Amino acid sequence: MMRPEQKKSPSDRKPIPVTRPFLPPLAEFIPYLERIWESRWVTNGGPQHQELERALCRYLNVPFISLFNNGTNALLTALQALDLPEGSEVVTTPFSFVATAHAIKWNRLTPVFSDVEPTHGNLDPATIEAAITPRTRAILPVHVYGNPCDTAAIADIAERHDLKVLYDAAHLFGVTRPARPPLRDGDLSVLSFHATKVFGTFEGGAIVCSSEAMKKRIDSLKNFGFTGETTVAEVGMNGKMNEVQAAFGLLALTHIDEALARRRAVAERYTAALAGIPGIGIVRPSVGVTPAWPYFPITVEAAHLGKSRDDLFEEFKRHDILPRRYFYPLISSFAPYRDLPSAAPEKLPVAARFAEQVLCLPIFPDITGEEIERTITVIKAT
Ligand code: T4K
Repeated sequence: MMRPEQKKSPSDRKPIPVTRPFLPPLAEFIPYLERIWESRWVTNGGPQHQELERALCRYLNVPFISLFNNGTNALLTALQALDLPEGSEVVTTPFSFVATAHAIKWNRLTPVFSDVEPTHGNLDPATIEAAITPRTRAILPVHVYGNPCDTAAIADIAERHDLKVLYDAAHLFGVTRPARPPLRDGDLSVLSFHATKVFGTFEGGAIVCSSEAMKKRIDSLKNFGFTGETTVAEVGMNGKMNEVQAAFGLLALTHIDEALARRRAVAERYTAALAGIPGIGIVRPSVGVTPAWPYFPITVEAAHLGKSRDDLFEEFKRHDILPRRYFYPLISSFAPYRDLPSAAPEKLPVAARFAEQVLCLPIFPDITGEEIERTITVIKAT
């Protein structure tokens, strides 16, 4: 039993981060490393890499996948692979991580921001349609927090206007729905395997595509554009995932169902405890979707809670709890984007409200019951 003088004071407590990478026991990783050491093959499409691509195709129920060293490089290459004429417009969301828009700029294309819908913060099909001009060639929506976009409506718009669709699916890992997997929608989808994601390889990412020819092209683009030992067909990057990352991915896959189950249990506890508190909204998954809960986003309405989101954020910090304001500020307000006509705040009212109200609470597979209850207590005590 703990003696009174051993009791932890609030200042001794370890801060609770918004997320923590899920690391299986180190001993389980050693055999994978031994195989790499024995083979002396450490990167460039080695055996672990090939095995992870096959394993992910099976797990995610997708036809082709190309691994990358991070999600941002995967996004850059995916846009390149769509062959959009330089300077053409890509309709996208201001409510995302900044990498989404950066990928457009890196490809010398013009992002055109359109507003999001109020339930999940995903691009609103009606605003996409209104943003289309004769220069529009593609749509780049994000499945924010792993809640699938209205992919049927977006496909319909794309077909009518002859546009390509690239989904930023950085948050989508582990999300399923009765209809076909959302990762099969659009021309291409991009995943992130960053350490903070549901499935992580420390850094990593992938492009999902539907044809062997497209996979071959993407694999060439992520390897400097090589198409043979002495031939370079186009300007590619170094986007290759190394063998240690891929091996970690294989190990993480053996634990993924348990990790997802724990996330769902944490989300259930938060939902039960926070539902009904005036001024606190929960960004819930759509009916029929099995969520992965990469984040646990709540919204704070100051008029009803008596405290703004930022007040609550500061209050959490005083209690050594570190939620994050994903996504604040809006991408459209950052220096490289704020002068675009589509970045005018009055054109993006729903996104602006989300960015001002959202707070992502700590959620990760090995969060303790005590950490969850401490988090809930801060909100209930306001
Ligand atoms: N598209 C979307 C929609 C995205 O959300 C992202 C990335 C991308 C594209 C690009 O994919 P990547 O190129 O990243 O694969 C993080 C991540 O860096 C980023 O991957 C993620 N989205 C974004 C939403 O969040 P930060 O700077 O807010 O995270 P960071 O590194 O401060 O980590 C958050 C907390 O996690 C830390 O306070 C503590 C904990 N943590 C973090 C790391 C890295 C750990 O406990 N251990 C760790 O190793 O950007």
